[in-house]
Amino acid sequence: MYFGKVKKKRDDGRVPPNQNVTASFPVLHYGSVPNYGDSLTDWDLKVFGEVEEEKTYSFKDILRLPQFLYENDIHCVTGWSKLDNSWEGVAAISIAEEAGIKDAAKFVILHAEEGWTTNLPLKDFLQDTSLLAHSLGGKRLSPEHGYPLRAVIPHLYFWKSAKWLRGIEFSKTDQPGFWEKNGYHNYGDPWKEERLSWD
Ligand SMILES: Nc1nc2c(c(=O)[nH]1)N[C@H]1C(S)=C(S)[C@@H](COP(=O)(O)O)O[C@H]1N2
Ligand SMILES: [Mo]
Repeated sequence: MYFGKVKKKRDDGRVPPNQNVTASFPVLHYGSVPNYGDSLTDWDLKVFGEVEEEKTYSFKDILRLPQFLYENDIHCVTGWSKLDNSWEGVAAISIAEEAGIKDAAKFVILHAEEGWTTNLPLKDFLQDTSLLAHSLGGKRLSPEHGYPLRAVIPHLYFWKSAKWLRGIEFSKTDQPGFWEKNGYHNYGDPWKEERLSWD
């Protein structure tokens, strides 16, 4: 007899506890899907806060940064995991290096369209698995999955992976984002099942 949550052992070491592998790619977000169109004249990415030099990138600027292919698994807090994703994009650390992070920066706030935000510690943003993706499986992201650019932070639950990314703020202080203020865990480690704030 178990009281509370059953913590399954990792069976194959690859899928976090109480996650089910799906072949589909569910769409989950709050609010509406922005329509930037092909020209992307209404889209840019601002890098600001505790940096030596604030920057504004156009989509073309993003494509001029070193491009990488990242293979990873993603884990949504609602219980699905999608394995073997191949994203193309730029390393989160490239953005940090270009802007020059000040010592005071300890957190990163990802700002999406319509004021949606999510927060994570700087060291998690700088991890070499963290990226900003424009393509998945060899194709540009679809509008509902974050076109033209989304964060992908695969070691945390997928809500930290902001779609329609518009700003990256390096901050002295932590600033809980949309879901973090609405009951989700502040950090969100899928291996520890940090789903809700009381987990
Ligand atoms: N801008 C924005 N990004 C977001 C969200 C959102 O509401 N707005 N939802 C998050 C949540 S809760 C999840 S599970 C994933 C879902 O990504 P997908 O729709 O590509 O599967 O996006 C994350 N990124
Ligand atoms: Mo989610």
